[in-house]
Amino acid sequence: MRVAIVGATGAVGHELMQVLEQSQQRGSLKIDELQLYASPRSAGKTLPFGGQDLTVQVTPEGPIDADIVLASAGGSVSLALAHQWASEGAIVIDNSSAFRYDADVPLVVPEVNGPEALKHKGIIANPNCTTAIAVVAVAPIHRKYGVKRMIVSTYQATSGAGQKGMDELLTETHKVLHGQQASHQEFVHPIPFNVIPHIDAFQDNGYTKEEMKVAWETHKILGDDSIKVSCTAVRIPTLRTHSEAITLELEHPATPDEIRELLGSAPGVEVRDNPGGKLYPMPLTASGKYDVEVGRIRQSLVFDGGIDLFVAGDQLLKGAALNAVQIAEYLQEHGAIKQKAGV
Ligand code: A2P
Ligand code: 11C
Repeated sequence: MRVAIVGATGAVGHELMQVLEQSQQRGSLKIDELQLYASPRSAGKTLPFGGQDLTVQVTPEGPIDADIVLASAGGSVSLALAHQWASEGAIVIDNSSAFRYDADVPLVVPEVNGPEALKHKGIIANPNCTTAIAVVAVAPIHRKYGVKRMIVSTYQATSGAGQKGMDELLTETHKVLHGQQASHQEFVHPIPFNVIPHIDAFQDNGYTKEEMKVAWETHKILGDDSIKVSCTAVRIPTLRTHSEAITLELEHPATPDEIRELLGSAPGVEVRDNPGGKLYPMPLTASGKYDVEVGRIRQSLVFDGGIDLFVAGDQLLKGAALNAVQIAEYLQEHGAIKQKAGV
C-alpha cells in the first residue's frame, strides 16, 4: 500500500509518521511506500521513516499517486486540493474541518462508527480533536443509557494550534520567566499563565465555532441529532492533550459503578478513576497514550441518574494522527483499499 502524508512537517504530520511506523511494526498496516508533502518552504527536507530518510516534496495541485492520502495541512489546502488528490483513486483521510459536514463525506471514529468509513466517495473526514476524544467515552454510554443532554467544558492544549502553537507556549513562557512581556500570534491573547475562553471564531449564537463543532460532530458521529450539546472551549497553557469535563443527562439512569464497568471494556478507553489514590485523567499521564483516559466518574448532582466524568486524550494522537491511521487500518481490514496494479 502506498501512503502519502500532506503536511508531513507539521505537529500532526510528525505524529502520523510515528503512528504509521508503529502500525507497520505491529503488522496492522503494510506500507510499501510513504510519500511526504508540505509547503515549498520544506521541499528537500528529509524525515526519518523505517530506517530511511525520506525527502519532503511540494504538495501537488493534481492527483497524488497513492492509495491513501493523510491530509493535515489545514482547511484551506484541503478545500482547494483534496478532490484533486482523490481524482485518480486515492482515498483522502482529511484532518481538517473542510468537508466534515458534507452529506457524502463520512466523519469517522473507528471504534464508534467504523462502518461509515466504507461509504466514502473518495474523502473521509477525521473529526475535530475535542469531539473525537469526547465521543470515545460518550458513545458506549449513549448506546446503553441514551444521552439526552451533554454539557462539556474543555481544557485544550496549545498543540491544537499546531507546532507553532506549542512553540509559542514555550518561547512566550520563557520570556515571562525572564521578566519580559509575553506577546501572542497563534492565540487571541498571551498564553503563558493564562486561560483563554476563545478558540476559533464567535458565531451569531455567542458560541465559538470550536464549541459548535463539538455539537455538530457529536450528532453526526453518533447518528443522533436529538442530543442537546453545549460546550465551552478553553485554551490552557499545556503542550498536548485536551481534557474535558462532561456532564450527561441520560434516558435511563446509570450509577457510577455501571459506567465504570461499561467503560472498562470500551475500546480506546482507559478508566483511570481512583480519586482516593490520586488517580484521574491528566495531560501528564495521557500524553503519548493511544487510549483516552476517563475518570472522576460520579453521579450528577444536577440530572437525576445522570453522570459527570473527566476525560483526557492526546490531541495529536486520538484527536488527530492516531484516529486517521485507525481509519486507514479499518479500511484495510475490511478490504476497502484497492491497491493499484504493479504495487
Ligand atoms: P511547512 O512546514 O512547509 O510550512 P502545523 O499544523 O503544525 O502548523 O503544520 C502544518 C503543515 O501543513 C506543515 O507540514 C506545513 O508545511 C503544511 N502546509 C502549510 N501550508 C501549506 C500549503 N499551502 N501547502 C502545503 N502544505 C502546507
Ligand atoms: C484546537 N480543536 O484545539 C482545535 C484544533 O476542527 O480540526 C482542531 C480544529 C479542527 O485548536
